[in-house]
Amino acid sequence: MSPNASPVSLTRYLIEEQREGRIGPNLRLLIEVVARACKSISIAVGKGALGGVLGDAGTAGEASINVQGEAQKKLDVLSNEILLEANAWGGHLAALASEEMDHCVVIPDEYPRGSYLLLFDPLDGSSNIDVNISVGTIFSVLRCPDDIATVGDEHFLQPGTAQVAAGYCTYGPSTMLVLTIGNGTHSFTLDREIGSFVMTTRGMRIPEETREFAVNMSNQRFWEPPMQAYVGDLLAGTQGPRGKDFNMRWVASMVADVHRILTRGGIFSYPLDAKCADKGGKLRLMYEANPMAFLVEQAGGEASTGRQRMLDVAPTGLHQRVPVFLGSKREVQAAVGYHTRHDMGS
Ligand code: P6P
Repeated sequence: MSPNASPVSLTRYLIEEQREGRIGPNLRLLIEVVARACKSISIAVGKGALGGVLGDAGTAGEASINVQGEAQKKLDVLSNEILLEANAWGGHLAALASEEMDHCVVIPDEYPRGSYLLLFDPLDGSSNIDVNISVGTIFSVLRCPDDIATVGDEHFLQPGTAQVAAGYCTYGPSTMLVLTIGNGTHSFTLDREIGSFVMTTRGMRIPEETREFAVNMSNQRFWEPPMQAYVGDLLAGTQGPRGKDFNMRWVASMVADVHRILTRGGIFSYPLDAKCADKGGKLRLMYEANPMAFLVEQAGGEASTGRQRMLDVAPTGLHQRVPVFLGSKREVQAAVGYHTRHDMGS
């Protein structure tokens, strides 16, 4: 049997990385547990209206509100539970944190405990679920600091550069897992007939230049001046200082927008706006911006708050929000340049 003839499964990829010394057995097995949970979420999402899991969570007339102040969808709650249950017995985690839970959950003493911290947004973009638009799971893995008696939220507050793995699973026309362990960004497609993720692209690369931007234009009047100027020049096209025409896409599902950018280039932005400035932004640093930034940088792109490399941000809170610019390197640098010149008073 020629090892190069058969498709590369996620399991084989992770074993190869372990053989090369780039990950240990516990991180390999943790990623496999998360991937299995994503397969279960994919099945639940794929049932749609037939699964009785669409619509808002909570009882009749009383919505279920998460720590973000957002109404939870039934699938938000279900996806969160799937990830919690999958990881309870995994034996690789010290604790985990979720967009859907106020504080981290420490693996109880009666369960096997490991040395990693897992953070996730169990079902990002879930407001799209009822209209059958792609949604996804985003996850990030950190090392648990040594020699601590009890894990708390504060032990998760590590910069994005401390991530040992990050990825997302997008539940679209196909279910795809996109993963980095710090040695490139790779995509795997779920083969439902055998129930395995099979490598689709080894080494995704984001084109350095782009003509496509992703932003929610309805917020334009709330943006800071540099963002107004930047997007205004994009819209000016060949008549403006950028000298080229741009196209726009906005799915309002970060996983779907970022997957498109990893696949064909582009810039994704959720900047500060007057509606969310008091919170620091809309998107969450620890389990949205940082894992996506790790994936994007490993694919040759850049990720910034507009004023700082995303992975260098020193976290101050588990559910901290940040402005996000990520994607094609030259375009992110252009957007950051508008902010730099504005802040320098030019
Ligand atoms: P808006 C989904 O709720 C999400 O967190 C991201 O997936 C997405 O990019 C963004 O919010 C969409 O925000 O304001 O356009 O609905």
